[in-house]
Amino acid sequence: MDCLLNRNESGDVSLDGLWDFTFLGAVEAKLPESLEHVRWEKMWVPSAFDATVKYPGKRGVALYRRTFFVESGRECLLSFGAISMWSRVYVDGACLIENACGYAPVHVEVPSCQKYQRELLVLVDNRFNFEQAPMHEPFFDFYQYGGIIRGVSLRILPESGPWIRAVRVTPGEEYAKGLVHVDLEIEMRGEVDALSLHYSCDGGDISPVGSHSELLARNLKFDLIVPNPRLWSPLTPHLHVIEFVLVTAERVVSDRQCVRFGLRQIKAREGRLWLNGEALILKGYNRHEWHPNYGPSTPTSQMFSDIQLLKDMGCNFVRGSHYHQDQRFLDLCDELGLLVWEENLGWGQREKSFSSDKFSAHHRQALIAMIRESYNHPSIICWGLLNEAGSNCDYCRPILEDSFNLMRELDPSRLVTFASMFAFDDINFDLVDMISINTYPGWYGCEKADDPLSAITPRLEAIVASIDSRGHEDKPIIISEIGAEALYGWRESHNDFFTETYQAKYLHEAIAGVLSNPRFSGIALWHFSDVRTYSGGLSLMRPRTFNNKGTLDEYRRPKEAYQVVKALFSSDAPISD
Ligand code: ADA
Repeated sequence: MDCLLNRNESGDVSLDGLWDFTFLGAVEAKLPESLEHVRWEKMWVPSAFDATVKYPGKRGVALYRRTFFVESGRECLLSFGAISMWSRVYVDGACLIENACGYAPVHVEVPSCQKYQRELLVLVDNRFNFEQAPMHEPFFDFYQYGGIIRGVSLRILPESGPWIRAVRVTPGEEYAKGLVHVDLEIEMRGEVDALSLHYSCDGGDISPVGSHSELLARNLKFDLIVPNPRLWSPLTPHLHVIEFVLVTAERVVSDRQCVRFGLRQIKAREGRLWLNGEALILKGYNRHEWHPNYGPSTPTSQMFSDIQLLKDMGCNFVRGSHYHQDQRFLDLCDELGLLVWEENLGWGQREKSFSSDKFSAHHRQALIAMIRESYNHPSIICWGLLNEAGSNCDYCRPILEDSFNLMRELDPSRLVTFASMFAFDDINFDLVDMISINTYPGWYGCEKADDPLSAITPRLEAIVASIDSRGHEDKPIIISEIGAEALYGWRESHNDFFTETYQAKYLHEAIAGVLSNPRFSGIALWHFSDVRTYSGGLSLMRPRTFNNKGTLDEYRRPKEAYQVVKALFSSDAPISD
């Protein structure tokens, strides 16, 4: 059943809309002594307050407020898609959570009380401060905003009895026959007699599963066979839905949860990628979640339109650079058939970060949050982290080792990787399932080159030769970033750097070089559309303060390269120069 799982249909209440808001500015990140004299205005949630016309580029502390309603005595869960950058969430004056990764989902358990109307406050700080929010650095090549940047929802928990905290569905080896492994987390409350669990696949028959004693163990793992299994792939993105129902001895439904997933398998072996047993070549883009009108809080219709554009260009793959993806985007990729690399927030960190215990703890927490949140999306084929970290140095190895161990423990079914900028001297390729290289021949370091485009193919060949000579012939290799800047509309007879024509020729060379080399399993171009980046002095490196390497500009107007990419990605014919 190709059913849409509208997030609003899950029974959760959306808290999106107009909230009370005040920008407190350059003050200590704590609640004001009293809220009596606060001058409240309104702010739309979700949005980045510093992307709105009133506060463009402003950094400091801000406070959000709204009420929500819960029947007295009922516990609830508040879920924020993301709050950027540092935040604290208070309900009725009590601080329930602090978070410091501005792209990670934040889930807050709210204890019950006798009041019906509850007060929710969210304190936000979007200033760079390594002590407070060590995962955010001002040198990242994308603008980092502040505010409640993704949607907020409320799940009111059942009045009494157990409830289902999480369901994870993993396609098994026999996925084509419908075999899935289910991992269900149950929260017990009160005395529970004769609890039972029932499920129904795609609206079909209801069957019992799990014994009472197994259910009481809180973490229940079992296998199911999906009737009428249909495989998920980019060309046939079939989805299945299982509904789980917890029933108590009195035959009362204690809780029910639906999970949507796809039957597919991703593997890396013999130096190649395999999807559902067939060799896979990734063709796609890196994409930032960004639009000039909305900053990082893009509407779903924009996400849909971006996926249409990607598919129009013949892409089957998108790398969600460089942070947790919005669940709406992942839902669309599931439904429309686009393979995804999702990665933890990270960009170019070096020893300072990796020698900080606080950084490691936050990085780990954000990694766990990403995998838990996105686990059931069939579109995701690999997890990534720490883009362009100092992975040619010893100091980077412990965090990579720990993270990959953790990722494999949390999800043994997907590939793990990181985008390396050290193709020739990275010392951590042994840790990954897929080797991913960011490289910019014909762009960076070309100051003295007469014919910069001629550097691309030899660099790609040298990368493969170097990796294989170090004993990694069994691992697939992809180019995870390659690209050149082009200023939209800038065409002139010299066809030099920054012209659309140079970029179009560049991408032709890069795609041809990768897709004609059987040792590569794919390419993700840098990048889909232009995005705002550094402010202050660092922006001198970036015309318009934008990273202009988009094949489309920030308003999704295609540059000359669009048709070039489309022709190459859409062609089934072997590519030659
Ligand atoms: C890096 C980085 C990207 C972007 C790119 C560029 O490889 O991963 O985020 O900054 O370079 O445009 O230079």
